[in-house]
Amino acid sequence: MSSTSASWTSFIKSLASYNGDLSSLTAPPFILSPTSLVEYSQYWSEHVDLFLAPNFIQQEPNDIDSVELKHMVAVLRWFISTLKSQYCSRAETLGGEKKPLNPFLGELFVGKWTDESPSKKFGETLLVSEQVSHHPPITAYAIQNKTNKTTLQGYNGVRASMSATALNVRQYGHALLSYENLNEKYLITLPPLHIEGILMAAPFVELEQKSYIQSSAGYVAVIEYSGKGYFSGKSNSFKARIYKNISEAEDKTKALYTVSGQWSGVSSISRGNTVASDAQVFFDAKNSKPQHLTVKPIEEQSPLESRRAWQKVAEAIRANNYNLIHEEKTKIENEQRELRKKEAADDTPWKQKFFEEIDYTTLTEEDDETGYVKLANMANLSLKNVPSGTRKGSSKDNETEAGSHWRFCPERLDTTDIVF
Ligand code: 0T9
Repeated sequence: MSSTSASWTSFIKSLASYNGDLSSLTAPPFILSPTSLVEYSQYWSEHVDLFLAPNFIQQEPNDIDSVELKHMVAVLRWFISTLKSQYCSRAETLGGEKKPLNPFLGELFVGKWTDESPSKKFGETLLVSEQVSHHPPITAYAIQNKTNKTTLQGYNGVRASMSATALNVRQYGHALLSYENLNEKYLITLPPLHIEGILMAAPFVELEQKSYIQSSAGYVAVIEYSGKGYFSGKSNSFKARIYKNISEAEDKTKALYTVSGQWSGVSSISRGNTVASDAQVFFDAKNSKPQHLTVKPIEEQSPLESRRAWQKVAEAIRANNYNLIHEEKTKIENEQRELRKKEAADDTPWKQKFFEEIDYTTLTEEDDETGYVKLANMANLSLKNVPSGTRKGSSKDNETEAGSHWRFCPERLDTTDIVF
């Protein structure tokens, strides 16, 4: 225990002078996770039933709401259902937030969710996650269900800064959800977060500020996050309001629906601007078990696949063998360095397998089949490389002029040699 606390103390000291590149931090072994960050994309679809739910919603004769509004409510429920997996799963399975392995360029994580519906109406859902950049680290992913023509694609990177007690993290990137049969698309922004509990060597994530879900039908959900305050409040709290469009969102009394509660626990929904005490349960994270994807055995994986590439490092982490961790990591790093050198010498830069970089500030709404430009404009969000969810014209919007993002190339998945 004393050696643990000594290494933790020196780690905290290194955090204090921390320069922004999380991968450069040398953390004590007990805080290392044997899982690569490229795997985190799977958290988007551990409730496949909710992900596909909008496809099975029908307009009923006595409905007050439009079918598009019913879809928006269902998309919000799915989004809320992803948060516990995204932000609490390491704490649950590993006893606290851990530092993930820093993916190498081109690292892949693929898998699939089998259809567990009694009627077999879901079909198979595929995940492909790829490290599209190493400096800075960026992961792109697509989750595709062909049976129901439903695709989620997105990418993310983080930038972090250390305050007195917490690591503050801003997310860059976005997610785009498409229901082809419904002719609807949704833009999802990623909330800022911070890591608490660092001084106690028991780190955990808390979400903060806001994120948005913009529907192509106009409806927009604004989700506000809060945590356990010094005097009041519960951890992992949120309040989400759905409005007819982004200008109505200026006035909370115009909310069509309000959802409130804990994203890691129970939330409730009411019509209008406040949640009634007898409100209907919206989502109960504790009673809705995540469905994990299946990944083929390591022996059958390609050398670019995460669990195969990191196998020896992961074993060393599990064995708590610091020298071996270092040795095996160095092998991968040197190999990568050689590859980059060779690419530079041959003038053949690394080509991403399933994704391409695109400057959305140069595309018109019509030329952008992903829907990002149109949806970001509808939500009044910046198209530039600024923190996810940055409003147009806000101070953060002026941090850069660059507008390059990552988008999925579905035809490359159709013709891939990677086996799921
Ligand atoms: C995208 C998610 C992201 C990745 C992780 C900040 C963090 C890396 C990024 C944002 C996913 O969709 C959602 C969940 C958790 C985020 C991670 C939490 C975390 O602590 C790490 C960073 C890199 C660290 O590991 C810092 C060390 C730490 C354990 C404590 C000091």
